[in-house]
Amino acid sequence: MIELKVEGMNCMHCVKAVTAALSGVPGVTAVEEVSLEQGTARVAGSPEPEALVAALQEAGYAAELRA
Ligand SMILES: [Cu+2]
Repeated sequence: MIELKVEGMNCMHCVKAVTAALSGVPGVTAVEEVSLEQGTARVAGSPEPEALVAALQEAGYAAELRA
């Protein structure tokens, strides 16, 4: 499980966009949670963590990995 901090989400459309972006990253088996309130996302599987950040940036959201 990998958790990310996602900046810039401000409505449910953003949550859907973030979910879609993360779903498309190779190695992601499930997007477990995207929290608008907390600005976080959690995915299952074994993707390259950097690929998650890159996919979110491409979708327009700044992201960083959370330890
Ligand atoms: Cu939005």
